[in-house]
Amino acid sequence: MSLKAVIFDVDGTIAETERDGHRVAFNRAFEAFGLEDCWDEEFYGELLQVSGGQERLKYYLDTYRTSENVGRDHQQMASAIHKLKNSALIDIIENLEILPRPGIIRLMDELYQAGITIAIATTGSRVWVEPLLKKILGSQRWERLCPVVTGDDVDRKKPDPQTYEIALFRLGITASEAIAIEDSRNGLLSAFRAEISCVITPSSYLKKDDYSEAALVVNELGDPGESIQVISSRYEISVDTVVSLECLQKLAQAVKAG
Ligand code: XBP
Ligand code: MG
Repeated sequence: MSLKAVIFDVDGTIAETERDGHRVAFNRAFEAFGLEDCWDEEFYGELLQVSGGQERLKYYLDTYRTSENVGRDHQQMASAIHKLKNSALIDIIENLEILPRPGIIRLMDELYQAGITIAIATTGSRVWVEPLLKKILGSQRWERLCPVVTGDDVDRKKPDPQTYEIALFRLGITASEAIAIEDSRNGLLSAFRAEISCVITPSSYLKKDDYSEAALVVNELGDPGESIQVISSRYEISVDTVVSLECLQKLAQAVKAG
């Protein structure tokens, strides 16, 4: 089987969106909701182990804010605060400079030129995924992304495999015809459990995650002139100076060969 699609995660993979994007939006939402809660950079890194903003809020309220909110329905609070957060995030996206990680634009253009489908599989909410990716990638590259599977499309978020299973179904391909690109252990497990080989570029918060199941772990996908670091490789494939289409095709072949 040849490589037919590359499925990109969003947060932490296409861009570093968590510290200055989502975290700030959550804090603005707390204020708008009348709470004094404020997640600092370090504490937010711990909360990132929970995928999904609403799930993260519910976990936080259940774990850290039980006494202050006695009798209040944490699920309802999480849902209301999450709506405020996503509105705040859209405002942040419009005003904050958010750059793609090295190699994202280059690799997406290589894939497009070669006729290989570029898909998205994110836990994030569609309401902000579209404006974020249009801003980071430009409208032309946004139009090339298909399918775009978001947290709105699933009942079970990463690390459950449903996000990637829906992506494969909408792509109409088998797991062996795709490669996933992720930044977190939750994302890796979601792809792995959907039997998709995964390339990991750890995001700044999650560099210490366990990526044992990854086919390849590099510090960045890389752009010409910037040498990247291969952190681990399950297969004997040479990674030149960047993770290129050719590298992904060799990886797909190596996976097929077993
Ligand atoms: C990372 C997530 C998302 C964001 C918050 O998504 O876990 O939930 O942290 O976005 P990805 P929402 O799969 O792209 O790495 O509040 O919209 O969930
Ligand atoms: Mg991610």
